[in-house]
Amino acid sequence: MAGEPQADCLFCKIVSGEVPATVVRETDTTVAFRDINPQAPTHVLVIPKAHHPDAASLAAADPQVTADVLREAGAVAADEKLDETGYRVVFNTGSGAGQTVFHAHAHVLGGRGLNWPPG
Ligand code: D5M
Repeated sequence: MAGEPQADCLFCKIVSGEVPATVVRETDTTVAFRDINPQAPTHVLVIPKAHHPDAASLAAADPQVTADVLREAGAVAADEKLDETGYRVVFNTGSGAGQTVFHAHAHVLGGRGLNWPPG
């Protein structure tokens, strides 16, 4: 069922605590933790606690939690003092766009210059 934990999902295991992560923020509906393979000085992932495979599925199923994820992305940026220099929030969607974990997540990237368009 939409939103239910999936036994084979890495990020559901981070939500449950079965897999450790460096958690920087947590709310009733979201967790933010440092990416294991950082692509910038700050690289934090913000995820809904509920399992949804990608951002569009999350938005269709639960607009409130989608807003929670985006608000927390902004809060991470503020915590990391990125709101003055700028930062990027990215939802890779589909394997062709680089999505490797099929539990919706926002990448929050900053702390260095970020080129446009992204690769
Ligand atoms: O992003 C998936 C991201 O998840 C990718 O940047 C690596 C990160 N990752 C994978 N395993 C872990 C653990 N265990 N902790 C923290 N971060 C992790 P995607 O957009 O799907 O490619």
